Amino acid sequence: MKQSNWWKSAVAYQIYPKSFMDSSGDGVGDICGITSKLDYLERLGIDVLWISPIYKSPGYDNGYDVSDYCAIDPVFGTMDDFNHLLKEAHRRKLKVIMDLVVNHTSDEHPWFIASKSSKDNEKSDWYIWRDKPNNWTDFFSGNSAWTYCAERGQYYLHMFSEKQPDLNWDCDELRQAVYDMMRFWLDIGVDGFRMDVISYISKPEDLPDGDMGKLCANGPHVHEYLREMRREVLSDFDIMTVGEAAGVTVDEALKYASNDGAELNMVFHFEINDLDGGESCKWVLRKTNINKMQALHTKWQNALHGKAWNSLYLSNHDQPRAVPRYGDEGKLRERSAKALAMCIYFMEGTPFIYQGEELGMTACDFRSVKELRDIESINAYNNLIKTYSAKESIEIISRRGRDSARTPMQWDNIANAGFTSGMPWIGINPNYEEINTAEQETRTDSVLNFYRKLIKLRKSLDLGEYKPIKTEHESLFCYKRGNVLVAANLSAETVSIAFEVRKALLYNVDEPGTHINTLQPFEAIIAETRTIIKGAEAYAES
Ligand code: ISL
Repeated sequence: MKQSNWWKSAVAYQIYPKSFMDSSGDGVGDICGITSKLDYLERLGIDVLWISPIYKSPGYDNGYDVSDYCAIDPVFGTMDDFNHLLKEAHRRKLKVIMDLVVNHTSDEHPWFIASKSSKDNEKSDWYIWRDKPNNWTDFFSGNSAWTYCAERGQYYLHMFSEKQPDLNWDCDELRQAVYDMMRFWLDIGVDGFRMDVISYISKPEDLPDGDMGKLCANGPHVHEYLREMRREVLSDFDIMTVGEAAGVTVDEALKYASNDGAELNMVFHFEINDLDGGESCKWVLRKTNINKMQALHTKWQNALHGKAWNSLYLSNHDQPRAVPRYGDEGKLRERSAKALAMCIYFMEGTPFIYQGEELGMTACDFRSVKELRDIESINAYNNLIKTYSAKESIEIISRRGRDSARTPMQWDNIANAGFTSGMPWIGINPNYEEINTAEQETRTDSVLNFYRKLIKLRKSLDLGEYKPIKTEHESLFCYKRGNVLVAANLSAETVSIAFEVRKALLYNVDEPGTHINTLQPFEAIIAETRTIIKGAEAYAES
């Protein structure tokens, strides 16, 4: 089918369904809850919803452990609910992309139940079995990535938890079964997939000892398999695909997301996340250096321009929220939330907004391990308390762990933030009384109304090539897109930077005059400029 590349001009929004909107009162967000908020999403101006997994799952990793790829988990509703959501979304010209979790399944998936039953059943080769484990440790516990199965008398590999056995992509029938399942959803009418850890699906031959993440990222056959997937399924549909791609470098991204359309449309890379975290030092509190962050963006913008397509994101359900991570959680919370969006979403690529980001939601300060829900965070806590006090450990988890970004959407200042009439599955951030959509609807200067403006502006502009502006101030994020300048001060100090404003397009403090000499803390401006940055001592056009 002819590919129209509609996703190049789209803005996407990620829904973490457990925490978006609960319609049934059981404390867990659901499909009908999403449908009830479609008008809100339409007004935000987005084009695509990416919905994190809603398939049948025992829920050990909140749906990233699928036990039936072609069924909806009852906690989220029914297939009828899903079809209704799709119809209502499409009626509003909103596309819907699903999460495709095919590096692994749940250990309760019938494929695994069959595979583990013996060494010679017809699915025996669908997972990765060995008589003797290698030295790999899994991402979630730090213990062996192999679990012994007495029934089969062998060990199976799990890069994530032992409840998530890895599929064997070298098995032809397995790949065909995955393609059939993808076709099932595309025939129903979904508009594409976000592919979970797709960069890990091809494991190195003979599984040598070493660093599992490094060894499995961009494995020997990953491009061959994705090309096959394109030929077998994707090429029949005019859809959007984005691969979650830990360990992907720009050189690799040029293959995954090449403009030749042979594999995926774009990837989520991890290099920005790794600046203050990464697999090896995730539980350390560090601040991201803004210059380094922009330098990485520049590397990706330049390398992919004209050759491949980029995705742009500030946060997601696995990462700390953007405001506490890069901005200001105090009195400049709103201003910093706006500045961050201005920096990131005007580069080249498809923006992905994570639910709640459009309100400037913050981290949640959990008080005890009992409040945690995430398998990774609970394991990490149990390790951290060997070194730190309980108070310090929970503080680290609140800042770095995944639960903090998974607290429910804050719709209102009524009980449970208007998210549920029941008992929420995870605590609501107590700041919902101040930060919520209902309040932000009433103010023209709210983050929510700013996001609406920003999305509209972004779509109205025909932006030129990205050109970084070199600065010496470590917290300035500056670039041009043709004659449009984006200049942001991502720090709590006033910094001097001088430029001429020909036409101000978007700003988060006061309407700028014709000449700028300083940017206040977290001030950002998007403006047409004829000449660039004059008279600033520390800055020169690159
Ligand atoms: O959150 C992380 C651990 O600190 C990431 O490394 C994460 O595991 C990685 O981004 C892969 O994420 C995806 O697959 C996981 C799932 O838990 C995540 O929610 C999902 O986004 C396993 O399916």
